[in-house]
Amino acid sequence: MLLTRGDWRNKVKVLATTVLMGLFASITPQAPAAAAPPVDYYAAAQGKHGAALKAALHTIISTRVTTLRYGQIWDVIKEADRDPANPRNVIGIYSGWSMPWTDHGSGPGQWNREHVWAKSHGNFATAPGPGTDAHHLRPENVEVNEERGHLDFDEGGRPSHYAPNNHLDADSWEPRDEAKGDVARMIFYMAVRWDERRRDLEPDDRTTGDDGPRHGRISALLKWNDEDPPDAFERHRNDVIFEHWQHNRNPFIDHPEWVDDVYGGPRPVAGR
Ligand SMILES: [Ca+2]
Ligand SMILES: [Ca+2]
Ligand SMILES: [Ca+2]
Repeated sequence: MLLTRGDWRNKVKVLATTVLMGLFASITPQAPAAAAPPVDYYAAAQGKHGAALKAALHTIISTRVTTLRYGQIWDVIKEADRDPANPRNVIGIYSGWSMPWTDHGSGPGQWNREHVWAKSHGNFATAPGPGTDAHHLRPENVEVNEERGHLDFDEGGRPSHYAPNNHLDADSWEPRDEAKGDVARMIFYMAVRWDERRRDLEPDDRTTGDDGPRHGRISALLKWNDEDPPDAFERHRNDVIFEHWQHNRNPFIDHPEWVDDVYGGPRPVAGR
């Protein structure tokens, strides 16, 4: 069959468009992580409340998870906590400082890996498991990290020697306002994710330190979740960990209203 001049023109146009599109695709930088969970990620949690919601979320976020080694956390942080204004830096969770990624270690002025759910509250150390769960591991300056130590979270106290707008007293640490909700959602995530028979992490309403696998103070954490909702940085972090590292999500960043649904019922009585 003979092609008319018009047919040829159309063919050339289509060819040129295809080549240009291919060229464009090859020079377009890799798309950033998606800003939402896959549509069916929370299907099993739909319509559930309270303990049933907690159980469904536990199963969802404990399925097909990649367990990380502690040594991998430096690279997770490099990507998950990157300063949007300076891609060579990471941002300290409590201090808010932008710190060069390469300057990590245990020396003065360096940054290291802060366990937001303090390791001693359950004694899980840094073996693969809760101690290497990227969802609660954040970069922080060594001095700030030491000052927070293994304190519970609560409101009040004197200003931190190091971290602006953070406070502490003998039994608790109050993060700066911008980090309060992040801290709350990390603690609630850890409690839902880690339900081991002999080490069931759960929040309580005390600030008594290393009293088993418990972390306080739930009344402050519930308030902070309301006061400081997830922002773009926190959501991006959740996406990075889900897509590139652990392949599970912090459901309370996607659905902060679930915090109250699971943990906002009658307050636990102080003491056990
Ligand atoms: Ca206190
Ligand atoms: Ca925040
Ligand atoms: Ca638990």
